[in-house]
Amino acid sequence: EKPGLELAVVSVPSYACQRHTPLLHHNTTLTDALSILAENAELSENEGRGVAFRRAAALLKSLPQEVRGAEQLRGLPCLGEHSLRVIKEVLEDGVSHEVETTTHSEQFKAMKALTGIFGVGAKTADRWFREGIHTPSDLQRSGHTLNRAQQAGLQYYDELNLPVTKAEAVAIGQIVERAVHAVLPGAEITLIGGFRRGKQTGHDVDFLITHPDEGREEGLMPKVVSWLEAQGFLLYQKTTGNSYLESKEGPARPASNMDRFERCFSIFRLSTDNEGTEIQTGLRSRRGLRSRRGLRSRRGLRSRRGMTLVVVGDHAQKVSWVLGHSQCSGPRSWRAVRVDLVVSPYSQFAFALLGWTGSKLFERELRRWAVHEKAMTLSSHALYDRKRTQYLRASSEEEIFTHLGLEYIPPCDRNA
Ligand code: TTP
Ligand code: MN
Ligand code: MN
Ligand code: MN
Repeated sequence: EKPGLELAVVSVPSYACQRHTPLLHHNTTLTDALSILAENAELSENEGRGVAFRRAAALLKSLPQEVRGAEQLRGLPCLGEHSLRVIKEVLEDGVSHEVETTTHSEQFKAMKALTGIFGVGAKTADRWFREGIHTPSDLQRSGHTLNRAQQAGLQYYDELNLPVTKAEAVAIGQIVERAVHAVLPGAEITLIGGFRRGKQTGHDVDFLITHPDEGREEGLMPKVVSWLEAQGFLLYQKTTGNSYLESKEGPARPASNMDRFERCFSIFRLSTDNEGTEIQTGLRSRRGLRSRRGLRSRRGLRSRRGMTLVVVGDHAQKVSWVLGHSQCSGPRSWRAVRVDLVVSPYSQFAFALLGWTGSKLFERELRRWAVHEKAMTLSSHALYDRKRTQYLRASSEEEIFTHLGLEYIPPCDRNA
């Protein structure tokens, strides 16, 4: 009589890379609970525990229907004792005591707030927490010496914690394309990360850049960055050169999840005028005033000091609110957006694409599958077959899945 009892007899494969995991699924109450515990474990630098909760959540995300009772979980992989206990509690009581305690704990709240600062990891946040620093404001007041990334992270804290919309990602993509084509015509730019998996929002925007003539992409990033900087598009950037060839990472050694491509972690200055999300909450600087006037006359809007001219949609409202209330903002017609740029040689493109599309758990599961089930080493650069002692080439993601003996999983189903 209970609907969905057949779940128990359906066999579900145990690696997330063997399953289709769509963005929208049927068990969000359960996966939200498990994700909190995963996050807490990661913030406490208990990686193993974090992965266990993430795997359990990913399993639930891949199920074709809602789980209504614990008996439906019989025979399913990836559900450890702890995760099962939490799931049963949520199914029976609607909430889990451990999850509630975690979300309300001072330490969890502080660690989330502090690691929410760009450039701050769990180790640093924990050190600060133990010194009594619980919020970005506490940190600001503390007088701690911050590196360049952390300074930018603090300066743009509120904005960088607003989700980036697909429309904003597309707008950033157009800027990146102009920059790349200005310095290397024929280069190809691909939107990667969460947006490639079909997410409608993200914490940043990720792009992969390559060129069909191998070698032409070498040293591309500094040129792109110079162009962007000259045009005033960058609020922060840190570029790292390609270190793949010099790396001591032999093929037989398990690849780390950090790759060695030329890359740039940046913060873009995205104009909010282009998209109907025009924002104005106050006029202070002359420069701002002048540019606002130009804008207004262009659009035939009446000038009025301190008034929001055009705010379209819920997201624009939020952006407007944050910009209007951040301590250091004068009049603003732009917002800060985190952007990651990666450059890959053409022959490694398929591996880079697969490695940078995510999700993080999906990537982890691919590498685990490769090592444990196929005696292969997968990285964002290459796939190495340890039995045949050779690299396996691929020019598409499909070929990599084939090499790995896996059914092809499209990006929209990699939301593990
Ligand atoms: P993220 O941008 O961190 O995550 P995301 O795009 O999936 O989610 P969000 O929408 O919140 O931004 O990372 C994107 C992918 O890039 C992820 O699969 C991991 C991969 N990656 C690397 O391979 N190497 C790296 O050094 C980093 C930072 C990410
Ligand atoms: Mn989840
Ligand atoms: Mn991303
Ligand atoms: Mn990213």
